[in-house]
Amino acid sequence: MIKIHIVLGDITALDCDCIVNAANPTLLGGGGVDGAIHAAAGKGLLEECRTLGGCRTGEAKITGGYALKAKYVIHTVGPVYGRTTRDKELLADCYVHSLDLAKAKGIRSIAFPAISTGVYGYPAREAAEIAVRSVREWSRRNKEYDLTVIFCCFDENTFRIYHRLECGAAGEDV
Ligand code: AR6
Repeated sequence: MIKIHIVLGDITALDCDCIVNAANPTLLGGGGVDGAIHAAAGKGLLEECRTLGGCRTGEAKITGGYALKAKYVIHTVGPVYGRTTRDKELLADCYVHSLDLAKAKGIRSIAFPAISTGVYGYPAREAAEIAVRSVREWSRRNKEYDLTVIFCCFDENTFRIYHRLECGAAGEDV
């Protein structure tokens, strides 16, 4: 069973097993949440990322968390909004592949930023709908697996959007 939480704040400060990075295909760092995660994790993260050979849009790769509280970082690459007609599918893939990887590693708590909604330009509400739907569908296919999913919103607008999707601030079992 999955429990969903919505929080407002900086994902690098969260105390959970794993945080997800909205990376780019090089996996070698960037701005936004990617820059914040690399800055907080320290140089070891970049060194490990250099060994991964990049990551395709919609896929996910895992590293250690280094100086972060989180033991792992899952790096996924969201779609640049409007670049292909497969935006929705690729964004959903980011959530599904991250969750598959988390399960394979025995991770019990995972925090997602609002992937693609910054530099990559995805409209916040559409992206949130895809995020919530993807997590719920994954949860139905993985009923036996207990996992806490945190949607970490960096701004109040995004936080309100997730709330309106009725995920429940106090946690929702799905
Ligand atoms: N904690 C949680 N969320 C954050 C944080 C943080 N510390 N910082 C920003 N956000 P973005 P993208 C939110 O641009 O759109 C990078 O350069 C932010 O407000 O980080 O997937 C990569 O290297 C927004 O809601 O990622 C890629 O080149 C969300 O995280 C590119 O940006 C995603 O914004 C990826 O673009």
